[in-house]
Amino acid sequence: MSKKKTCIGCGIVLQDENMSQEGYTSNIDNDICNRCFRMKNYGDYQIVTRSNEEYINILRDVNKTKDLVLYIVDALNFEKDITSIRQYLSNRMILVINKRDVLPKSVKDEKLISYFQNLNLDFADIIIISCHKNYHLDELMNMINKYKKSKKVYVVGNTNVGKSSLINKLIKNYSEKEGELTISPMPSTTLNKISIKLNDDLTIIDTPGLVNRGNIVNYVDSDHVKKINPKKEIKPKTYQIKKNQCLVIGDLVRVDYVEGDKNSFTVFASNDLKVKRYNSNRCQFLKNLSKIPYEVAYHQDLVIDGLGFIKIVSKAKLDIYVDINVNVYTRNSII
Ligand SMILES: Nc1nc2c(ncn2[C@@H]2O[C@H](COP(=O)(O)OP(=O)(O)OP(=O)(O)O)[C@@H](O)[C@H]2O)c(=O)[nH]1
Ligand SMILES: [Mg+2]
Repeated sequence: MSKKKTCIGCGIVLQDENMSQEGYTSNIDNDICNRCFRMKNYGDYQIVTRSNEEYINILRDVNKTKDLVLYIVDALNFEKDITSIRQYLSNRMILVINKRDVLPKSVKDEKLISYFQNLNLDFADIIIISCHKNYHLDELMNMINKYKKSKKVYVVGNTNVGKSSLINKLIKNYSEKEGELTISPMPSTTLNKISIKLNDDLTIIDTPGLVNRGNIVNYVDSDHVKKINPKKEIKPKTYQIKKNQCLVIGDLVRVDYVEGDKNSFTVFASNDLKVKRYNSNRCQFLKNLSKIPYEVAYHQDLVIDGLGFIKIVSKAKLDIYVDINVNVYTRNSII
């Protein structure tokens, strides 16, 4: 039986029978599905929901190989527990921290790298890159050649971290071809494994992203998703803040300062999200959302998964108002 034809953008099997099903194309001779065509040409995004089971099966297959894995994370929004990928994969891995360009230049690479090194992660190496700025891609390529054990290298990570963007850049920079993988600010753009032969010695394999259910992008509309995804360097916003004041970020999150001395909060989130300070007692914004009490220690970040983080200088008791499904947690400050 001949192998079914798949979309060059997202990897889904192409079909010309049912418009409402994945993989639809009006002409089966096309190389691309309608969904990818619309995303690429009109920026018209269709949200697809994916179960992590399918993704985990892909990881299990990768685990059966000895191939090198690039584990991609987003510099602004890396996951709480980076080691959790190890429950599925025992392959040799390089940790690739992408989207360096969105973090302010004042944040030094060495600081970020040492933050990850101190977590004692079991990675062969760690590198910070930016696909958009072509930053450290030659260095990454050298690392791939140094650590790969076979001709195949897998690219894995959560949705939206820039796996397909990275592969497109590698194709552009290191082969005669142009990258045709579909990229978008929406989660679950890539739907299946896609193999791309860069040269006789190296085939890179894109994978769908693991959906992080705690990420705020799952609970907002597409206009908000675009706003939340920073397009350029973040300008951190610092507020001197006293007890009984609050910060409202976009129309998505509210942070009330309930208990503590005079403090300083610095918001690291997309410049498109407005931040405002109010008196808590007189502010009614977002009070309809669920309230979660938090305590932060000296020099910690309060992370709002998918949105960014707030660096808090002194210890504080806070009330956070946000969609109940969004993961909020504290960590030692990365800045
Ligand atoms: N600022 C910035 N944005 C980036 C960078 N790399 C990727 N992006 C953006 O991140 C978003 C997601 O990129 P994709 O390449 O589709 O991410 P993915 O990991 O393949 O996502 P899935 O296929 O859904 O798992 C897009 O809006 C990209 O433009 C980068 O280096 N800097
Ligand atoms: Mg992708």
